[in-house]
Amino acid sequence: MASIAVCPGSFDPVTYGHLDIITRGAKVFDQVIVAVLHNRNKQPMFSAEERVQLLKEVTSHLDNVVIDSFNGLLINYMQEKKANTIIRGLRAVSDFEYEMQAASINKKLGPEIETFFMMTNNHYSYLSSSIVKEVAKYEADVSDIVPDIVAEALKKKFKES
Ligand code: COD
Repeated sequence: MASIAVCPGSFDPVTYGHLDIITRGAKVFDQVIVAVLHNRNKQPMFSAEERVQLLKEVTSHLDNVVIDSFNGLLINYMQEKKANTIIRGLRAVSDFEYEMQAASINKKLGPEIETFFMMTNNHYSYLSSSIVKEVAKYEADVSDIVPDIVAEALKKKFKES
């Protein structure tokens, strides 16, 4: 049976930190579905459609990765897709509390589903979408931390606002 994993997140916008986790996940599982979902603690800058489009462009070279979005509980999405593994990246200790809580509630709601954690690549351990937006807002160079197409989208977004 093919192994199908879901890599869920806000991806607002996708960074090289995300891309690293997606690329490494794609080497472990037969198929990785990157799912744009809503995080109740975050107010997104990019619409779900914009985030999906950016993700599609930056993962187009990865044959076993597909991009999707879902408005609802992650566990319901997993069951709909017949996926049994959630991929999450871990950066600093500060990620742990949230991840522990999310993995525990997901386990309670869907006992058959496992959460698979991957440690961040040291190059990207400091990187988050929030940091990228903060830096881009002041027109500093973000070319080392996001793909060019994302840097362009950020520039456009800040110009519009
Ligand atoms: N290095 C390694 N990993 C990274 C890096 C980096 N530099 N940056 C981000 N990541 C990882 C994150 O740890 C995460 O695993 C993934 O990339 C996505 O990150 P974000 O920040 O884009 O996504 P989150 O954390 O906002 O996603 C939260 C969800 C949207 C998945 C969550 O809120 C959710 O499941 N929502 C749906 C409703 C639900 O089911 N709720 C119950 C479970 S909480």
